[in-house]
Amino acid sequence: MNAITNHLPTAELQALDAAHHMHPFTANAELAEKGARVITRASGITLTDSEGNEILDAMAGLWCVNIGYGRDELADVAARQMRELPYYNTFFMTTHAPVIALAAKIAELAPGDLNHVFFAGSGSEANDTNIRMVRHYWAEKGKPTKSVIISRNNAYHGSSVGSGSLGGMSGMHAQGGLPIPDIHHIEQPHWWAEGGDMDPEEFGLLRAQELEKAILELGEERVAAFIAEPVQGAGGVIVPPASYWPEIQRICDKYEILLIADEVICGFGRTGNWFGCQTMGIRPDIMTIAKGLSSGYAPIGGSVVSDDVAAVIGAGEFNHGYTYSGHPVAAAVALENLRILEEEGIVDHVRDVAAPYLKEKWEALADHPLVGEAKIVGMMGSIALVPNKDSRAPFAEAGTAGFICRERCFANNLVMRHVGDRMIISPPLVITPAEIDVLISRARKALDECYAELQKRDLLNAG
Ligand code: PXG
Repeated sequence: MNAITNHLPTAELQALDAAHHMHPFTANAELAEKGARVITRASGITLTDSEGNEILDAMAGLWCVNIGYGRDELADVAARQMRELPYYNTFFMTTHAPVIALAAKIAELAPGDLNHVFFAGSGSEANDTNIRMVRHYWAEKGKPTKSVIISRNNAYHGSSVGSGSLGGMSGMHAQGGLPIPDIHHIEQPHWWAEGGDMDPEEFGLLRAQELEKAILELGEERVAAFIAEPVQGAGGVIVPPASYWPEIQRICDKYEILLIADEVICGFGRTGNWFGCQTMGIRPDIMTIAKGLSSGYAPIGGSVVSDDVAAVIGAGEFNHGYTYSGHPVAAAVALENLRILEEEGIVDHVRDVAAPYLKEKWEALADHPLVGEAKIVGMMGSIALVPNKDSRAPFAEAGTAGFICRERCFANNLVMRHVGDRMIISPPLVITPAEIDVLISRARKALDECYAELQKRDLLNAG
């Protein structure tokens, strides 16, 4: 397929982009020198750029395009909804059909008694809702001192002041006065990087028990909730040892701490079940959702809460909401996305076809001289790049190998992200075995080229 022609030449687009558009999480001055890659269209799992390159998107955009690109049904539903009712709010004793249908569908899909949805425009907004909601929940129950939310270092929960505080990204906390008060961070269950000589399961247990330690140190009467991603995504696809989550659940139950599962990445099929908490065997009181809820076709997120939380919050007025909470167009698009996920059996496809095939091919990458470990859950995988396969020691110059590898992926028409020296994937759930073969062969080529470059630059040294 050729590049579409109804836009300005690439260089002009890049110049205008550099002049006026501030990119998220980007050193904009540096990008302005290089010029951003202009993505013009996409179909299935393939992006096309303004130069006509066809790139396999192994990140599903930003972990969100679960059903793949180019589904006309979602465009049709959006157009129809815009004509019928483009906007109305649900603040003042009004409601509308798309939000009703979507809330009911989410309640049907969600496990246990997670039967109620508070909508937001994004995952960040939903986590901000969660902060206010869990604190208000305890206040309503006569325990206003329970306001501390425990989270983890290297977690990602969003970029707003509240959600960025919940997250444990040191680079984010260093800018703009984060974190807000009463957010407490414990260590993450990242055995590869932090497990030392310990057995992974023993380490997982130890890291889970940090939650109990924190509760006892802070005082049970001060702790409102624990929030975590079932599998950390932006932190580098960190798959916790099997011992981790059962112990976390035990501790939350013992101290009656609300458990918030941030399902923004794990939700809607990514781990091989509808929700990551099902894969990990946990029973959250609240789930944060976004991304795969609409497969990224419209901005929408929300908090899915239990009967108990909804009853306590609903007993009085919760002074909270967003203009776009339950936006009718976004809700209609999300509903159509869920219809496709369900009717086309996409979660089954992940569990029975795509994930087992990808797992086999992905784990085989561990035989590459640059790869220390390859981990995968469902359709989210990571590999650790190492200077020397005999140990887990990191590179002396952290992040360079990952950066080079990502560049080599792009040069080979593959989008694979790096987090430091971890390479990560999260492809559309509809990916076929034949497409997985292409993904893996491009990844191998990129790894080979990265290895050669590291050798040439004498960078294969442990730190
Ligand atoms: N929770 C989790 C677990 C996420 O991954 C959010 C909340 C925030 O959602 P919104 O819709 O406000 O972005 C996210 C978002 C990356 C990257 O570089 C990851 C996210 C967003 C942007 C970049 O991996 N995840």
